[in-house]
Amino acid sequence: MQPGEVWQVALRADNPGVWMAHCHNLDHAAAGMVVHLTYEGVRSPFMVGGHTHNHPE
Ligand SMILES: [Cu+2]
Repeated sequence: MQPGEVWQVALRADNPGVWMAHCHNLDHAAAGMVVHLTYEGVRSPFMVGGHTHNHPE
C-alpha cells in the first residue's frame, strides 16, 4: 500500500473471537498498520487503560 491508499478486504469471518492483525514490520505496526477485529457478542475478559496498566501503543 502507498500512503493515503484505502483498500477493502473481504474475508470469511467464521472463527469468533477477538483478533488483532498487524504488519510484521513492527515499525509499521507501531505507526498504525494494525486492525482489531471483533465479532458481535464476543467480549474479552481483558481491560484497557486505568488501573490495569494495559495501554496500547
Ligand atoms: Cu507494513
